[in-house]
Amino acid sequence: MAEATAALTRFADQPGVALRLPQGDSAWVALQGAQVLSWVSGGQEQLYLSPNALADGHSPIRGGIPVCFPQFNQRGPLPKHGLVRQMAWAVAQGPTVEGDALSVVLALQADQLAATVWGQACAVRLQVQLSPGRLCTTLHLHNPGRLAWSFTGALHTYLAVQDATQAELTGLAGQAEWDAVLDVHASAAPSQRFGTEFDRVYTAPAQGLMLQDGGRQLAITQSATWPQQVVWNPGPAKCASLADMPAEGWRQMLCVEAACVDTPVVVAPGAQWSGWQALQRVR
Ligand code: TA6
Repeated sequence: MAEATAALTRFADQPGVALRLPQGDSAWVALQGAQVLSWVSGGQEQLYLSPNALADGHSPIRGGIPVCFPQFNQRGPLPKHGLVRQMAWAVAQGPTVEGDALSVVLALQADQLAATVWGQACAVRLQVQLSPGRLCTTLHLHNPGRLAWSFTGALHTYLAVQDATQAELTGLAGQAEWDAVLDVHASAAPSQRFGTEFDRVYTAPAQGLMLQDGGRQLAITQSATWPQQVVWNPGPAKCASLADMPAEGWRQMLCVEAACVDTPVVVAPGAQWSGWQALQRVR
């Protein structure tokens, strides 16, 4: 029987790690940002990566699963979505085979973040675990310093969709919703549909979400340690203003993010925190 493989390769001229299962599913993780840029399952790419994404080794990469940490969006003094998506991570562990799963861990050392404008001692690890039909990313944090610090953040997953105007997201019914475009608070509708700029923050439901996209169904779950979910699609007008997106790119993507937006998480000296998001192909 073929074996699970992992190799250091390049993609869009970026160094990274390729994971491949004997059954055919694969994933690709860039060292920049520990950003998963590809997840192929059932012979189909499941993540959106903009064809205009910058690949200069330091600008944010538009697509895949950016890790936003230690700040979500512009909710603080740091660059938008924090620092780590633009940093060079290293492979810390693996690839490791466990049952039918193949995983790799990428890391930033505590002194790397201490040397940034944030200035806090924080060791960061991202585990990417690939199993048949499933991709799970887990962010692990450790505070080895003497001072507590706090963070907001997200696993800012760009899902590939055939046509965003036909896609439907369910599972959020009745959850607290903040529409960041209109700055309106409401209770979420049973299903979310897309076509204009959509940027909303939800209280995460315990049972997770389901994305229906043509004949494909994707279950999206996350750990309770991420208290919120962000759903984002720029729509045509906003998309046209994004230099690293093609004009029609908004039709092919939908971000569903495991997030902590409103209340920063405090990590005490010596303490750890971890949070995951899992994507499971149902059909
Ligand atoms: O998570 C949604 C969001 O915060 C939107 O407001 C939008 O700006 C998006 O992230 C993308 O941010 P970026 O900095 O990657 O262009």
